[in-house]
Amino acid sequence: KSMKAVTVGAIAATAVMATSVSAETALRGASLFDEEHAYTKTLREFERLVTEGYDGDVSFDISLNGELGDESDFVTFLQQGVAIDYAIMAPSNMATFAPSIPLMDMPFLFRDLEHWDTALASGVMAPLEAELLEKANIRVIGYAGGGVRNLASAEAITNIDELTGHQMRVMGAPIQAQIFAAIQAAPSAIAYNEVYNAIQTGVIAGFENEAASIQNLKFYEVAPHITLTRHAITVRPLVMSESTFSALDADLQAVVLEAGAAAGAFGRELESRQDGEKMQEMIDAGQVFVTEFEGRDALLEMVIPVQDAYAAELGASDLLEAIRAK
Ligand code: X1X
Repeated sequence: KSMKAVTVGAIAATAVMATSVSAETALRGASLFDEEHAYTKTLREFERLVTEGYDGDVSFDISLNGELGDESDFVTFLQQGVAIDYAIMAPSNMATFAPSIPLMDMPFLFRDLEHWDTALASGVMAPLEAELLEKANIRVIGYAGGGVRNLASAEAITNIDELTGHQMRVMGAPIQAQIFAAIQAAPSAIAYNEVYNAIQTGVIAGFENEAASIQNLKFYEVAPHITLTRHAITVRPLVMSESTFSALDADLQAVVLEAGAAAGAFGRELESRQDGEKMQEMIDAGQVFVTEFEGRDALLEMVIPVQDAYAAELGASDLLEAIRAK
C-alpha cells in the first residue's frame, strides 16, 4: 500500500484525481462525543466497513469531543467541503442550507419506534435528501439515531402549567422553536456547546435531548429532571460532503454508500437498544429524576396544526402525509 496520503475535500480534489493510482485517500470525520457514544461507534463502524470493503488505500481520522465545534459548525464545513468529510448530523442543525430537511426530525413526527423504523426503511425521506444534496452539497449515506428525546431541566416539569413559559434551548431550525412555542414553552435557539453553561448560569431553565447525549456530556449535572414527553425519536443522517464524495473513485463511492447504509443500521439498533439502559444507569447513579408528563396527548393536538403549516409552506404536505401514513 502507498505511503502517500492525500486529504480529500474540495481543495485537494484535483490532487486526489491526479494521484488516484498511488495515493491514499484520507477521510476526516467529526463527533460531538467520546468513543462511548453511539454516534462515535457508528462512525467507527463506517470506518471498519469501508476499510474491509475497499481494495485501495483509505484512512480515517475522527475528531472527537466536539473538538471541531458542534453540528452547526460541521454543517458549514461539510457544505464547503473543508475540515471534515463525514459526520452524523441532526437535520434541524442543517436548516440554514436546506430549509426542508428539519421535517425529518421535527418533534412529534413519529408515533413510536416501529413507525420511525418503518419510515426510515421505506425511502420516504428521498425528496428531503435530494434537497440537501442540491442546496447544501451534502449527501445522506445512511441513517443513525434512535434515541428518544425528552425535556431535561433544572427543576421538575410535570404538566402544562409548569411547561408554560419554560425557558428552554432548542435546535436552530425555526420549526423546533415553533413546536415548543405551540406547547406553551419559551424556546430559544442556542448552540449546543453553550447549553451546559446557559443552564448553569440560569440563562435558560433546560433543554431537550436523548439519554445517550445527556449521559455522555454530563448534562444531568445542571439539568437532572427528565420529563418523559417522548417528543422525538432521533433521525440522524450519516452524511458526507458532496465535494468529498464526488472526488472518490467509483469503487470507493460504491463502498461508501453500502458502508454508510450498514453503519446507519448498526447505529440505529445500538442507540435505540441502549436508550432505556442509559436512562436507567443515570437513575441508578442518582444523576437524574424521571417523571411522566401529565397530558402528553394534549401536546400532540397542539402541534399538529404547526406541523401542517410548516409542511404546506415548504410544499411538502404530501410528504408529511406519506411519513405519517407509514
Ligand atoms: O440538540 C442538539 O443539538 C444535539 O443533541 C444531541 O447531542 C444529538 O442528538 C445531536 O445530534 C444534536 O441534535
